[in-house]
Amino acid sequence: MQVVANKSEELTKEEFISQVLNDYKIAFQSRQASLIGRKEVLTGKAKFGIFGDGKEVAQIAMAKVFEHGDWRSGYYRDQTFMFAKGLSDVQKFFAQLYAHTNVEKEPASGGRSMNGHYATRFLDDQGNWLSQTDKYNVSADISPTAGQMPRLLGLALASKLYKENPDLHALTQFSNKGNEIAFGTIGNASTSEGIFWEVMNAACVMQVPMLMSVWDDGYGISVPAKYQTAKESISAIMSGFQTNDQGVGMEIFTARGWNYAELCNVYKQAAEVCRTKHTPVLVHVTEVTQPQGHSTSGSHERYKTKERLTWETEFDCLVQMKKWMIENQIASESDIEALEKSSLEEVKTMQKQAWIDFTSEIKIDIQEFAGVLQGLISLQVAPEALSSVKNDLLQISDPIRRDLGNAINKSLRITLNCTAAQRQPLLDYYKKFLNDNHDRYSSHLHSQSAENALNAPVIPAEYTDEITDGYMVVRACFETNMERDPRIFAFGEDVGKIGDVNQGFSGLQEKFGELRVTDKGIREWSILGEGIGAAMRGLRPIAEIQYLDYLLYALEPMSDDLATLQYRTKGGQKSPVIVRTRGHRLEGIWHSGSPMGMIINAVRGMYVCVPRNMTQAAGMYNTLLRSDEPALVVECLNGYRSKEKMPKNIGEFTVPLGVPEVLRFGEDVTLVTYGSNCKLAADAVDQLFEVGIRVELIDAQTLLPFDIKHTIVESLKNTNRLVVLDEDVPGGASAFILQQILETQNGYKYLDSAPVTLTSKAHRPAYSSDGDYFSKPSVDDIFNTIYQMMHEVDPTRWPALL
Ligand SMILES: Cc1ncc(C[n+]2csc(CCOP(=O)(O)OP(=O)(O)O)c2C)c(N)n1
Ligand SMILES: [Mg+2]
Repeated sequence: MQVVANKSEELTKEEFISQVLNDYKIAFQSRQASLIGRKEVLTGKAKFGIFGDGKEVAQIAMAKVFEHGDWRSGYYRDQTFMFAKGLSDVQKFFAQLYAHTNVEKEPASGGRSMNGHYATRFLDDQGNWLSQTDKYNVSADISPTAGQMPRLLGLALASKLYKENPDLHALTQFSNKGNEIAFGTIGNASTSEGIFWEVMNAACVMQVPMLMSVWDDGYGISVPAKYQTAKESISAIMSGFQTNDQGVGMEIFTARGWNYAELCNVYKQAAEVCRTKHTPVLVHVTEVTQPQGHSTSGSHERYKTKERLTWETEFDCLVQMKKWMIENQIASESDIEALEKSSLEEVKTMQKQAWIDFTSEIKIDIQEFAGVLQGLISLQVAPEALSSVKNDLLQISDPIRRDLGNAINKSLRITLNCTAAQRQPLLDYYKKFLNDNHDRYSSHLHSQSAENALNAPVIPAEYTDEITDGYMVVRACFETNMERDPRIFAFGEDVGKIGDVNQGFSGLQEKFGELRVTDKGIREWSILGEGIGAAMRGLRPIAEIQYLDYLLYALEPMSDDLATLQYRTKGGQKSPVIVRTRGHRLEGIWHSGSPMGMIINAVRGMYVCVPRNMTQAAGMYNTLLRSDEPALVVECLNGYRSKEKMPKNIGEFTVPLGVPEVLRFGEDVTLVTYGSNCKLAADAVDQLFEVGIRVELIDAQTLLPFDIKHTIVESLKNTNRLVVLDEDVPGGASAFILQQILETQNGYKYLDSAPVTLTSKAHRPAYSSDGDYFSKPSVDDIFNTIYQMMHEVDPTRWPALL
């Protein structure tokens, strides 16, 4: 007999046999779910399918060592793992395939993510944390390959912090003193992504308990390993990471994807070393198959050779496991076949139930609307046309909500000439339809908990007479908050020893220790991921990206992962990371960028704060550190040495988000800007005042959210003229600001002059002060733009300047 799979001393032979049979049953059912799932797509009942066939047995082995409090950050092949841990089942699997919008039925995403995107819910219905230590935790999957890697690093880092920082030991709902492993899964081809390597290196540098599994099926869609991986083996080329005699590095294991016993043994060893030593571990699972090809989008016969296909059939993990069970007299062939038969019946029943549940909810809505139509028909309101809408709708065999939407809209058009009273039931139903579906498809872009940042109390700053450098203001804010809350920690390039390149954390590492104020390697993408993962585990990370220009490297995890998290789980998960960076005007092409349009369009779901000085920044941090939402704060690069008054209540006062501040009052023109431009705008406004032009200068303060109380339009009602001043390229953030003021706030109604955006040039800003003068809007440009506007209004009073 071969090595006995994971057979612990406590198990009797019967128990062991029953465990193996149960493992086989789960793997077999998972396979059947994949096979039926593909058919469901091909027959049109679902839109797209991607399945875990071929990867079942390895996931059974991984599941055995996954304990309460552990975390997974993985990808779309992991259904068997989810079934094995009881985190999903076949019915939920199909509910997601059909896009069932009910979170009771499809808890991972409420029908928002395509199938194979797994997640557990770790918030209650009010958006509050549930305990994590008594659960198996699955951070919500995303589709970009290797996009799970940065978050994984943060999940593993949290264990280190919980272990090594005794002040966190009381947080027992989040961690048992850091005893938890963060499990990662990834496909072989996705290890070609740079972020995979960045995270592997960082995990070894930091020595965090990360157990990384690579499911190696030799392909990434159609592209074989020889184009993906040097030497065609990820474990071979990662051997340089292997732990050295000082215990630094990672442990590397390999196991074959069809070999149940080998997999169980390897995972047992891997988890033990990872959990006890907090050493990262790689398990390279080789010889994995993909019986149905990549997804429902194509067939693998197009790119796999006959030999490969034959090999895949023979080394299918289920075929091999079955063979092993028979050889080792765990069960006879006929016993296994009987198990398969009954298991298949169970799968079919669950799949059918999922379909019934999915369709019946829609059918209830359709019946309800048919009732509304019938009511009108009986009142002789457009009886023929409405009857035809009703009958057509009822005849659709598997209707979706779009069919209902079409019918409602048709009915509204048919009844255009009816009385308002006659149409009211239709309008009422339409409103309900929109509301219900807003909840189904558009809720939870932001936290709906009591800790939503917009609920933070407004506490004004009270000032001392002390005048200080701007950086001392943010520094004092961080210090006070870190004293208050042991969960807060900050990290990034140069944040530790020197307290960031502009000294916002200077001396704070000495005070709070290296675990809370920490230097990181140059790796923006995974710095962001550290924040995302750690914040999911109840910590309060401040992830610093040194310069706004380099935020581009961190934009993928912000956009794909962080900003979508609440939305893609329909409020099931959250990650309140604060991303701190600094930008706008300074020097040169890569240290004076302000690509705010790109950023705000990429991170809907986060807040974006653009404070004009360090006091405003501190107030925003105070707001954010008391909320449960992710946010980006862009400090002004040129503000650290400007003099500011030190607030008395430095750790307490708050700046509310989405509330602009009027910096100068005036009746002629409304000038809206933010960030570093506020200072230039104020200079220009003072100069304009000297020629009799009174400008109302408004600092937007935050771009997301933007002026939630619509105060800017109130200014327009007085001035009737609008200039938007922005350091971004033409049509960048200024286009968004204009859309908000003109469209959302109906500002167009009050304009007597064409609105103007004054922006930087379309190119990146050139180096040095003259580069700035000619690339970005200057005080002269602001003066001239506003003067010209007033010249057009009254050329006698303001004769042509140019
Ligand atoms: C960043 C990104 N690029 C491309 C894709 C499209 N895509 C989806 S899966 C896949 C192949 C992944 O192969 P592998 O990592 O080996 O996983 P497997 O599907 O083989 O398990 C590709 C290219 C994507 N989802 N994300
Ligand atoms: Mg692959």
